[in-house]
Amino acid sequence: MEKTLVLVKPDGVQRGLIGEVIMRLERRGLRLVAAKFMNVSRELAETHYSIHKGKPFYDGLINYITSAPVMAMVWEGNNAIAAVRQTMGSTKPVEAAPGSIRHDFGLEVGRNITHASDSVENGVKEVELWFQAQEIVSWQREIDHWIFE
Ligand code: DAT
Ligand code: MG
Repeated sequence: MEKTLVLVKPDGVQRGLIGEVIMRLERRGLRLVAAKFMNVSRELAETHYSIHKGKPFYDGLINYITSAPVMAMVWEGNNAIAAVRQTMGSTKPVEAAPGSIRHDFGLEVGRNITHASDSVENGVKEVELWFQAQEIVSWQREIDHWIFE
């Protein structure tokens, strides 16, 4: 089953939106399999965002993600990558669909509240980067067969 890394970034944590993000993902039917509240080291931030190195917003992005604690989670489900990206909304909050988290709570691209993996391949890489194998909880819910076909 697909796994995706979800971060409630420092702005989301400061604004008290951890519960909101979790509520929306739970309500959607996704299954939480790992979570930790943590400060992000510069090294982790630079590895996580290495694809953006050299871009004009890179330094600001690293400063932002390391500025205060984040809530890091792994969620799983069929099509979890696409489903979670959709629940988060487009990168720029003013382009995010109404009803998405970035639309409903955000205005600026540099304060867009959440991160979610953008492909199955990156999901695997990011989960490995942020979590150790023993931190991933493999479990089932009684209700799973009413959500996963
Ligand atoms: P996403 O977070 O939707 O996966 P991304 O991977 O393209 O978006 O970029 C990572 C983060 O970098 C994004 O959440 C906010 C920041 N960012 C991206 N494009 C930006 C831009 N044009 N100006 C400022 N910040 C930007
Ligand atoms: Mg991205």
